[in-house]
Amino acid sequence: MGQARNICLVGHSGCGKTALAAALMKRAGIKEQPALDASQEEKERGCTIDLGLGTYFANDLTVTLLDTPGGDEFVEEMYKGVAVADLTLIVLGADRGVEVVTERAWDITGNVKRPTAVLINQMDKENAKFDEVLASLREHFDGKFVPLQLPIREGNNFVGLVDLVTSKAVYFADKGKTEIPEDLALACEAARAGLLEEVSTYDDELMMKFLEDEEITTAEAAKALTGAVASGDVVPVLCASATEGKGLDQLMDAFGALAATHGDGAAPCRAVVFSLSNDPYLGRLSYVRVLDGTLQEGKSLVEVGTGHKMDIRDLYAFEGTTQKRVSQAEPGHIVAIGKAEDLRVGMTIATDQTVEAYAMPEFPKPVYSQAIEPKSQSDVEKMSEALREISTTKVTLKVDRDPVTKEMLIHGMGDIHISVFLERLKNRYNVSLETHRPTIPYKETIRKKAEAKYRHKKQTGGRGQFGEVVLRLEPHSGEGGYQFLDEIKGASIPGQYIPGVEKGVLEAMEEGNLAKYPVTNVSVAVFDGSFHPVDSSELAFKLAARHAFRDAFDQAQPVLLEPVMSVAVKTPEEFTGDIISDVNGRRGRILGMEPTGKTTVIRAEVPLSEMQSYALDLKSRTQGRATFQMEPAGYQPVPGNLQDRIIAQAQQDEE
Ligand SMILES: Nc1nc2c(ncn2[C@@H]2O[C@H](COP(=O)(O)OP(=O)(O)O)[C@@H](O)[C@H]2O)c(=O)[nH]1
Ligand SMILES: [Mg+2]
Repeated sequence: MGQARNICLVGHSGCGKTALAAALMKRAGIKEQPALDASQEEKERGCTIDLGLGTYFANDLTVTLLDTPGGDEFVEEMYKGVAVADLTLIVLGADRGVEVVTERAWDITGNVKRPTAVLINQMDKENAKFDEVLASLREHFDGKFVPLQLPIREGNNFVGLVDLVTSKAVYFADKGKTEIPEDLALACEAARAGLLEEVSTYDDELMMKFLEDEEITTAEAAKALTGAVASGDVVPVLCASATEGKGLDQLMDAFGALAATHGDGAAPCRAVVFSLSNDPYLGRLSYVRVLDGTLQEGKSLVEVGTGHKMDIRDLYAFEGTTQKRVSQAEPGHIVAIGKAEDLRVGMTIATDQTVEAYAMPEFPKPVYSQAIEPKSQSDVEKMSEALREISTTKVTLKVDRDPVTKEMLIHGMGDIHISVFLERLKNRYNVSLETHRPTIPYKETIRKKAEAKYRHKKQTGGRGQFGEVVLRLEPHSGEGGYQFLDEIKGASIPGQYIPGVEKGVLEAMEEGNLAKYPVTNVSVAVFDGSFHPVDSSELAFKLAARHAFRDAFDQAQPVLLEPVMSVAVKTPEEFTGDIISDVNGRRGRILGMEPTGKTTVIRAEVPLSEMQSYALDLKSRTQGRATFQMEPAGYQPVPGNLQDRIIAQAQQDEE
């Protein structure tokens, strides 16, 4: 297998990541194969959706390319790939420069000092602008971007490049020619000096030479560069054309020179699971990067932390995009484990459960939800299994049932994200689901104390029914939102009937009087009543309590409560004012603002009903440049006018 290098390709949709991966594999002699993004949904939409893997072997290195989607709702794949990459390559279109997903990518690699390089791709395009793209990188991000190459263009053609480390030109059509074009000579000299100055900070010897103006050899510069990239401070910039196959040899060399793998081959085995997929032929595949030791087929490992045992059955490496069975894998290598249903993204597996778990980045959480319903009876049966399969493989896709509204909900990053996976459900599992906006799980409560008496009495032949209770309701803020007190003194209600009273109360609380939402935050005391020696029963007291509760509830100033979300919006500074006034318009309460560098985090509490389409609205408001997270922050009373509308709506739905 040789040494491994894992390169994660990230960047905005359309900059040519998938084309680049294919071109590199072709260059390395991999024969024609399915694309890295060959699932039905990816083919239909013409873009990447899942993390794609392709491996080639060249210059004694096994290089695994991790191709990520450039759509901002699919960012989890970027987190997965970057987590196990030795080098992350941010790809940009030479005619477009920094875009939304470039910013997102920078946040999870360069900004947190992971080894990162930039490729300015599509250099063949007529309006390719290497210098402008470089300038926009420097303007947007706090990284030390140093070009390793400058492109050579003749007219509108990308004909070669100058390698600033070797100070030699490379012409794609004429391998013999190496002289630097005259009009580039000055720029090259300046760029090389900038490069040496930047990298010499990472190598004391080189620093001395640089300061004393001594000649620095190619080998010395290359060595210092490797260290500078490893530190995450220096971000080398290269150029290429994926579709014209230009600059690829230099890029492949750079993968070897700029990145390094770590891991102790002699140590006991340790590996991290970074991605899962459901292969139509092989079933569940769990992608792992071996961290230490040798991962062997047929052995068992345990989950670090819990000790849960995992059997390593089928093991696959990749040749291009095709899986091939292997018996073992060494540190740094990426392989897939077949049919291991218990593995999850982020899990570290090892020989010994007490070793250190691999630090995975924190994934974003779903921010957009839809209620889903099966279209027909046959869909009901297949639905849960299929949903489980699909949601297990994706960190930012969750399925659950709302305990209040009983609706089945799917949570994701946006409407495109969710609809892609619903298409996949249809394509792979033949399950059709309809979606709609989720019902808000309102609740009901009371604002003041009230009492009510109710006598349940029936005399219709045979044995009668009799039970009488007097209840007191009070607002209650304790745990669980409910408390029941038996305050009967003497024997107005015998102890055996008290459970019946509480049952009646609980039944009444399931549907409040306002709009049939569950009642919460009440303390209920039964403090008086009466019974009949023959006709009383638990059932009679239950019915009496139910009525008494409802009567008291009506007098206790009932109100609707609505769920509130705690929201954190991260935005480029320029949108701050706009976002704040929008949050105010959503009945939100701004809690604070934290400016950090060029972005600001705005914290607020906003009612859930106002946040249902926020993922889509914020995107269009900021062209996708702001992101947000939210989580439940409890319940608060609904303003009066709105409460009337919700109650009227509930009555209308009832009819
Ligand atoms: N002219 C030109 N087109 C390219 C180049 N690389 C990719 N493309 C085209 O750009 C489009 C998007 O490429 P793709 O690889 O799907 O982009 P991705 O979204 O980053 O994976 C496709 O039509 C490619 O053929 C390039 O170097 N030059
Ligand atoms: Mg792609």
